[in-house]
Amino acid sequence: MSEFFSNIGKIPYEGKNSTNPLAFKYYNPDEVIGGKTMKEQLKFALSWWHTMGGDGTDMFGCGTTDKTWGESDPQARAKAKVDAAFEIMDKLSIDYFCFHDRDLSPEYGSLAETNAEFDKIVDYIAEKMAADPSKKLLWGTAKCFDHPRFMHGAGTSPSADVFAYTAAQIKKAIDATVKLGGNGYVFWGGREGYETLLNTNMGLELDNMARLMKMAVEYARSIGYTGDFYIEPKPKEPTKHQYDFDTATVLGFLRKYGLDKDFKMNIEANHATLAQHTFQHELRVARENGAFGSIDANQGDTLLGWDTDQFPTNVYEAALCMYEVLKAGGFTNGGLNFDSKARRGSFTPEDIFHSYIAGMDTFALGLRIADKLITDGRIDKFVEERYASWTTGIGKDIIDGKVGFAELEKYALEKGEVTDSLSSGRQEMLEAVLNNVMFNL
Ligand code: XUL
Ligand code: CO
Repeated sequence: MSEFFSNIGKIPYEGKNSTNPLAFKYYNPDEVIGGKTMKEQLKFALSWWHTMGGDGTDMFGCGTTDKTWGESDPQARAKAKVDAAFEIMDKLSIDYFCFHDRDLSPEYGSLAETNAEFDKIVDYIAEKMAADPSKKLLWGTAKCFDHPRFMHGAGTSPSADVFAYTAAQIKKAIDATVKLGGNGYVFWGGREGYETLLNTNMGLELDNMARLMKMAVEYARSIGYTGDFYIEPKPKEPTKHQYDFDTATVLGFLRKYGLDKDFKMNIEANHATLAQHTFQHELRVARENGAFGSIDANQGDTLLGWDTDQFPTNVYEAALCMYEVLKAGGFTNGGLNFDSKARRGSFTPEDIFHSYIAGMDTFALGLRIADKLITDGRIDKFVEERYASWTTGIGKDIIDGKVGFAELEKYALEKGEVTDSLSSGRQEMLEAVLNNVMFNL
């Protein structure tokens, strides 16, 4: 097997004073931060679609980089992609990967033929994983949004035949996920949404989406899958109104259909900002609802209104993200998948490495800062004190369920004006504390 990146060796950790662009400055896989090694805390994953398949094609132009891996035949290319992916993961010390079924192996003439070729690639990956057990599958998913058959949706298609095809495709993707030892299966509602209500039966579409998810859970559990299912919220793109708008919307859906025991969230940074939320907001909503699962790490551009999927380099955002992750107790089945692509102009093979190094170092810094923020304690202490009125007196009585409206009316009438019970929110002081911790590494 040939080496694809013969001019690039294993990326070393050289520390923050290194000027070597092909070295980590902050990601030191075996260093312990917050009680675990950085590689255990961060659980970085390579996204097969962007890294192995994304050639820079956009709505205005063709690809700028070659992702054929030296093969014109689709079967040979699918295999070469596996070899190249394992080489990239090895050189970057990335332990996990994530896939859509069709990123691993494309569609052929019939579903049966497609499945047979897919099985061969999954078997080949299983062989590579057996040879190097440090490489693991973070999650799998099915690409039920690319082919024209999904033009009106997959699980929410008006066509029952398309629903059946979708179920068959997801069954196979779950088989592959289980075979490769994955502990996550993602539903991102590619075209599960609508353009106009003039042609849409929203109630039936949502019921059907839930039916599909229930069948997926039943099937996966029947073959011994014990991992998590994730929904990846996104408000728009490709449809005008995606059903899985944001975490709060998804939680309502999961609870309505009794799916909340099996599903958690896969939060993507750029999807959060498209929904006009911060990344941290989405993570907090998930955490507070016991639904924090996994992360698609990337970033958007505030001046562009679409899903640019840039490699994350915003340390501030990464720190607040890792603060939520640490507060959630760290990743269990989830991890940090780089659902990110190098810019179209970053087209050389080295740019794959520069992009991942930038993203990994950003989250390594984020982890270091978040851990310091927690041990520093100023922010947590401030928040605790801000809510001190709930630990004694009337606050405690409310929490303990000892009082109702009548008692509270009596209390308020006796107490009179309550403005004096308020203290400053100190936002600017706290923002300065965060800066102080960030730049005192
Ligand atoms: C699309 C997106 C997907 C999912 C997996 O915006 O994020 O790549 O992560 O289907
Ligand atoms: Co994503």
